[in-house]
Amino acid sequence: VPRVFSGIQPTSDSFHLGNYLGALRQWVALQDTSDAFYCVVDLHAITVDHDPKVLHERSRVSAAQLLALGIDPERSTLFVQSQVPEHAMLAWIMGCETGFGEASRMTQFKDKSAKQERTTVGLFTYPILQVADILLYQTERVPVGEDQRQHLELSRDLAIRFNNTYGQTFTVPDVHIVKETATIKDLAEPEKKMSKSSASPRGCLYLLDEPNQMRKKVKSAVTDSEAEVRYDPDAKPGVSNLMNIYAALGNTTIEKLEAEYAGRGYGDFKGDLADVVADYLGPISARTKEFLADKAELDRILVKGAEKARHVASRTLAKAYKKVGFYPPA
Ligand code: AQP
Repeated sequence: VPRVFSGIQPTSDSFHLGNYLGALRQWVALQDTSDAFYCVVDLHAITVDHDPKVLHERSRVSAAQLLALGIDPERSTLFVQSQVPEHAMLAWIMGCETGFGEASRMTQFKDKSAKQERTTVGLFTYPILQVADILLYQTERVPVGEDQRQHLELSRDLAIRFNNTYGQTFTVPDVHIVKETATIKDLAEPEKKMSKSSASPRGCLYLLDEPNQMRKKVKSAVTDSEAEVRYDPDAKPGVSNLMNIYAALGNTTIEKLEAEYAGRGYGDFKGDLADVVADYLGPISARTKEFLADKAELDRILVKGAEKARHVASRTLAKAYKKVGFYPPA
């Protein structure tokens, strides 16, 4: 069975619909057909300003949300990155294989550093840590959203380069992106991707929002001055984004939606979508709370996951150490 790895940052109190449709839904589905490793990447989270207490709590809430969404710790390996020190250790080696110019071309760094008052070296080397995350597990497929494509290319390039220089060490990973939901757009500014740093409080739909809040966000989503439910991402980004969300959560297709809402305007369409979204995502909050209710049990699941992860990660790291001429990890 193929090895799958992916990670998500514990940088907000709730994941959002972009995280879910772009990545997390595939995480859940891929459990059936692969040996999956899923990680709450708290090392990545400190590349921007953070509050230690908040970070710790968010890591736990993130893990609880993943369990609530259907990640099954019996079938998959679910863990928190800081409990597996091999990630930082391999990142050092991979950083020494990366060209400064190569790292400087990463567009996410340019976007994120422009939003920060203070830009850290950690934010700059973030993609290299991500390379280490992926390569440690001899990963074949990485389910992510479109915004991660460039980082995945870097992972492939570095795996190939390392293997060519030192001999076969790492599996070269393939990106796994679902085209229809590769980039969910901001509800208030549909030219931009949905993100927790949205300028508008109504732009980002969180999985733990109250159902009524979800409905309000959908109903107030920016569309256009026509009144036609038609799929055209360039000319009608707002409506097309809502149609993608509807098709994904409502188990329908773009064609069926166009037929169903022909001549009916946006009011009906948004009203129905608001219900689809609230019905689909509504139960996640309660399930998340159930997993959070027993902190000790949740932390036990994560320690067990970290042990399973270390078992694989330490073998890959030992291989890489030997190849570059280090003493073995003692
Ligand atoms: N809008 C999106 N559409 C599709 N997929 C998305 N992802 C994020 N936003 C979208 C995917 O979610 C996974 C986890 O992402 P992350 O941990 O890197 O979170 P993030 O990118 O920090 O989330 P934001 O909200 O986008 O943060 P800011 O506001 O800081 O930029 C990844 O697989 C990602 O592709």
